[in-house]
Amino acid sequence: MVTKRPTAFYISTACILSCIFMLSCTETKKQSTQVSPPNIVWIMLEDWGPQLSCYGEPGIETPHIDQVASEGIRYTHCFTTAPVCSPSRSAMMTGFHQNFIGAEQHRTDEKFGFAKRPLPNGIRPITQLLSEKGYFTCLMVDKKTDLNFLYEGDLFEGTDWNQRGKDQPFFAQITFQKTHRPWSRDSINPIEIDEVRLPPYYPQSDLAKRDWANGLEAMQIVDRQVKTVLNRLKAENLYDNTLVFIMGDNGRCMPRGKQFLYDGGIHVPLIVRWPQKIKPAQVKEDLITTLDITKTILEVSGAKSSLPLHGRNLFNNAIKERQYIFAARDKMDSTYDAMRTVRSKKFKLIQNLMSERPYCQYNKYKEAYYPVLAELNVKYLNGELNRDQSQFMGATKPELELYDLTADPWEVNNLAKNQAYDSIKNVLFNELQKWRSAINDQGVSEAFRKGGWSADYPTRTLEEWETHLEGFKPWVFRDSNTSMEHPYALW
Ligand SMILES: [Ca+2]
Repeated sequence: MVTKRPTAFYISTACILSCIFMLSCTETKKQSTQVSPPNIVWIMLEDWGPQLSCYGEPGIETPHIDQVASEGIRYTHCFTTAPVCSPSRSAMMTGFHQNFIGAEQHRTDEKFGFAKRPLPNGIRPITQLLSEKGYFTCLMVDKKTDLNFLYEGDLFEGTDWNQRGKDQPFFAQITFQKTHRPWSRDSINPIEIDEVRLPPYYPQSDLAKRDWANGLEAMQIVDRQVKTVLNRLKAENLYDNTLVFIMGDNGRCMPRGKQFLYDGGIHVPLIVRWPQKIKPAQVKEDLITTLDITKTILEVSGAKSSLPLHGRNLFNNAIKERQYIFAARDKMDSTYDAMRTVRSKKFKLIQNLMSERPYCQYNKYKEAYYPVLAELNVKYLNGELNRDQSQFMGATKPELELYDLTADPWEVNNLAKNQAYDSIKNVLFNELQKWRSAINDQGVSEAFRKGGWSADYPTRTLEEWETHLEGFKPWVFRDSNTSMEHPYALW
């Protein structure tokens, strides 16, 4: 429902917002005339890392998102706070790390005491704060919010920005789901397997390349969906006063991606366009967390949180001073595990709080949807993986993993036991513990350590994995024009 507000409210809000913009934006045009509150469009690419043509990913063509990047800022080092939907989205929707607000466990599990809880300390979803500042808030295209906390009242006021009041600014949250598994093939612009580049920690097989290419094709479909939103903004004469964010909620849905703290799981694209405020064609290498998006939105709107937010304003110079970003992974469905990470531009330290469990312990969703996980298991059990590929298939994890991201961007050479890196490791470890304390990290209880689905490993015999892998093949290699039922569909 659209809430009617008195005209005087909008006038005063507009005046306040105008002042805030003038003060807070470092790239304000010198000759800027009167500024009205910008509309804000938040476009979420589900389960997608920076595999876009504007980030240099081979094979894929995403001209519409690339165009937005050419008209604004493309961030090369943006990271989520969690490598999976609900904790990441809960953090972004409030501006606080998910552990700080008790939203770190992905999916409730009443049996183990993981029910959704109210937000602490008077913290509220930012949509409600924006609404109180005069914004019309709407959830468009897809109903997915996937928040891991309880809240009072409505999260959004409507389902389309055309429901807003006259001259009312709007905040629209849009999720495009096609990059979530299962992936649709792109019959308009199919991608050949010899066009793609796989990370070296996957088997360099036709199946892995085809699966990767299918994901890129799904992203191409999403790129055309993004175009429809952009075209609507242009057609309705809204494009120039709309602050557009395009980002991912977590990394790609592949082994070592989603659910893990490697860059494959937490590195996401971030593209920002706001022609009244930011110069076009910028590429920024600052360390960014998705919490910065939340902070920026609240500062731009003039809305206030009950506590100081964990992010920084993207348009404030203080963003350049950040040395580290942090992320956490906790329960995934009923797969119990816990990891923490601190990442600088050059190094990453991962602390595995449940090192006794394998990376690839049972997870129903991944075994149903990840063909490459089946192939990794078959090849591992047959002794056919090289070192970089097989270490992810081990029965346990090291307690600490340290990577030199410049020399080793794929994070396959763990330096945690290399004494030459002790001082770096110690600095990062101390930073990580300081952060864990600041976010009230609950760590792992003894009940949690024993909880969830069975941690028996491997999760299937070689013969069972071989059969499972065979079942994937018709789906992975299906023609781009063929519709087919997914062999292991859960939804
Ligand atoms: Ca997601």
